[in-house]
Amino acid sequence: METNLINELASYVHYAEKERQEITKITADLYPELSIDEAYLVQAELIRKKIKEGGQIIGPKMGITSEAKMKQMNVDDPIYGYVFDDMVVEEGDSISLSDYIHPKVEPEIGFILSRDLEGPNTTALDVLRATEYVFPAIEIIDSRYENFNFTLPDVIADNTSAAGAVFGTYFRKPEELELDVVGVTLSINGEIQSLGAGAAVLGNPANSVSRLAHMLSKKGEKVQAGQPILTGGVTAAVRLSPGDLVQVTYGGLGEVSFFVQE
Ligand code: OOG
Ligand code: MG
Repeated sequence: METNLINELASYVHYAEKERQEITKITADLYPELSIDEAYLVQAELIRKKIKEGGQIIGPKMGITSEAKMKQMNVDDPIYGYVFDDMVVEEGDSISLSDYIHPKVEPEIGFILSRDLEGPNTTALDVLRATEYVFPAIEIIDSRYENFNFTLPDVIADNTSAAGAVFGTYFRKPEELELDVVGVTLSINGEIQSLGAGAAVLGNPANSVSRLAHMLSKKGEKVQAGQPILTGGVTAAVRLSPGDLVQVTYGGLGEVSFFVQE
């Protein structure tokens, strides 16, 4: 794939994100043959552009980590992208819908490592041993593509729809919980919209972090200590509307909430 094309596709998605302007997916007609490896090249170029404009990476995020989502997209592997500093929303704060295109929220379980993890043989046990804390989080996803309609390469190129993250402030050592049975409810204005358990994330969210280590190791990169890691949606994502109070509760892992303004 030529550098020019990588650059052009990264600019296409970057523009959509900056202007909050939805775009037709890349594989519709711009470049139908976009492969997964090429899509990560486009993502890397997009990340470079964001950093060049002053953006800072806060941490990695995993996506498509549930059996249901993987089946729906007909893939066996999850995907990853990056949360940036300007995407972080303080717990209890408000977001403005006009800052997004068509945002959705999903509850996630976060990890912070005390040491770097690397290599294709990293296990969930390695992850748990290297984990400083787990914490509750809400991810705001906002695909830049029309109607959230995309193929796997499209969404990889679009930094896996990353648009916002609310990191909870309730920290637990992983041995204090059974992460697979942590029950999660997502409520909007007091009504439960979706629910699930930690096991929805690749059997256990720790598996999501080891899969991230495997994927990054192919590029000679590691999962870094100290960065918050989002392990993937525990329940289906829910569309936001003005006036929403979004509250997520996590069994034994606190709760996180924020407001949505017009
Ligand atoms: C892709 C991002 C998926 C997750 O947790 O599964 C994701 C999307 O559904 O727009 O972040
Ligand atoms: Mg997510």
